[in-house]
Amino acid sequence: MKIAPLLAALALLPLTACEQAAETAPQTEAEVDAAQAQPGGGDGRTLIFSDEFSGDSLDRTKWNVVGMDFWVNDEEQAYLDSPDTIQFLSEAEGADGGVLMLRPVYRPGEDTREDRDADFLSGRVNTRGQFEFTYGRAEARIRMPDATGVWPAFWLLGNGEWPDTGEIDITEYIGEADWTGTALHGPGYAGDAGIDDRYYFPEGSDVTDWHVYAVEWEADVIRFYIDDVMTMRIPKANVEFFGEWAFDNPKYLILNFAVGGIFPRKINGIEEPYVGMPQETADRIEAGELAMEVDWVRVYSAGE
Ligand SMILES: [Ca+2]
Repeated sequence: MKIAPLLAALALLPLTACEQAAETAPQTEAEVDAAQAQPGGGDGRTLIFSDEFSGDSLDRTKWNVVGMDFWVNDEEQAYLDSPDTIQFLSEAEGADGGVLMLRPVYRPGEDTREDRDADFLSGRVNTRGQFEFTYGRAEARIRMPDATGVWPAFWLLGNGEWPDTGEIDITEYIGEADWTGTALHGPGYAGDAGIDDRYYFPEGSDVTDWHVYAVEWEADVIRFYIDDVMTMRIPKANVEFFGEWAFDNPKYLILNFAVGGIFPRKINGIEEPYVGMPQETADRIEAGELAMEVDWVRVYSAGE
């Protein structure tokens, strides 16, 4: 996510630490399956976090929900903790059991921030203060919609000043269905100066198919994968060419579905009727057609 520096401080304010005590949930069958399906096969890794989204509501011992005060990047939505924006399906084609759906909805007049007055509400969840980790593999199985100017993402963020505590964008998508982006942000390489790359899907595939988006985060290198194909590899020494390595501290998970904003606009040049988003996409949001579906999220410890 390309967070505008001026807004970054504001962005961090509403994310107060969750007061809810994190309890160790009993392992579901799916979680046990996930634990046994370790990547790399028996290299000493353990599953340290997972959500298979097999229930009918968000597990609040794992996830916080971002609310309406939050605003960054000139995005065109307000976030709301609501069953309309954070939904669950007990089954979906191609998914392993239930899925989480983050869904933008058209609700003009409901935004309580007058300086934004967004026409859309959407969902953003994170594990800040509930699950944070340093080094390891984070992965999620995701399907995204083909619609110009949407901006869903799966990413990691340090729990401190941005960009000093680092950001790892495992996947972010701005509505051109044949590619998704990955990025690192930190001091000296933030926002537009981030270290980023695009991955173009092979012929016959695009972002609307289920894909596993993953990062392998180690003490001296970060590698990104889509469906086990390495899409970007950044050694620590390369990062330090731009600025301080901001990846030795804990980071938390974020899943969100933004609409419009500065990154889509940078790619598609659209200013009206929404920043970075055309009326056609607004119409499809109003029709209830667009969602980011997440089959599961899993995090494994670093290998031995
Ligand atoms: Ca699932």
